[in-house]
Amino acid sequence: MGDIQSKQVLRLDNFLVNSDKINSSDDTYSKLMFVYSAAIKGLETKLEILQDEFKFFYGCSVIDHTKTRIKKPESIIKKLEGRKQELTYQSMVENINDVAGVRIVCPMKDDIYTVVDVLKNTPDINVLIEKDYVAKPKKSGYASYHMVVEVPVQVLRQTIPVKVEIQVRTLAMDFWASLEHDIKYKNNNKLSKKVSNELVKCAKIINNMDNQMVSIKNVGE
Ligand code: 0O2
Repeated sequence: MGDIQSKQVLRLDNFLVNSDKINSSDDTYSKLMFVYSAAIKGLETKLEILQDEFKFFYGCSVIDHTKTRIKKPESIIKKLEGRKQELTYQSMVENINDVAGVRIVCPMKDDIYTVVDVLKNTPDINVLIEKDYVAKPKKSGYASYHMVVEVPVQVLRQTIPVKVEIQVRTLAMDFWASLEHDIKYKNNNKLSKKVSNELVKCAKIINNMDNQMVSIKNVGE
């Protein structure tokens, strides 16, 4: 009983976080990454159960696969530097929403909204930010549904809400985003007008195809 009463709910920015400079070889960094990894594991388990639930009760899949990642320290620093924000743990926890990232890849476009709806109605997932780049793709052609959520992580007898960025997209959108990311990476993020226009065209073709696949599926049902 004593244990239960002593449980506290703390914010991650009060836990292990200080105004020290980020240093990926120090103890604070490892401990923080442990907490972010735990948040990802918790979400992965929920998503596995969701996959099983749809197979068991409806005989279909709304998730093809998931991918997770912890942002590399150099990418964290680069992002903070780019925004002229402090390179401290405090700043990282407050300003970088995608230290922990989960990507959910769905077979069909309408599955994206099913998954988003389930996540939004999961009691211990607190949605902080939503961006629907499926309904309104970015200028680059990028399409995906983004959410920044907070999930509780139990560590050292404390409950800590931890931010995770979730990207939900179709197989086709994922194919486009991966290729576009690789092309940008190989060209130091600078694409010629011609290549950018070609990529926008490809994104439109992919969007039409995703819409057609949903229509075909609905006729078939
Ligand atoms: P990486 O290497 O994937 O981690 P935020 O950066 O989230 O704090 P922002 O810029 O408003 O704030 O976020 P947004 O628009 O929701 O997009 C963030 C992430 O979406 C990116 O993370 C990419 O993963 C993905 N993304 C956004 N736009 C594009 C695009 O045009 N092409 C591709 N391929 N991916 C995109 P990072 O940190 O930039 O990169």
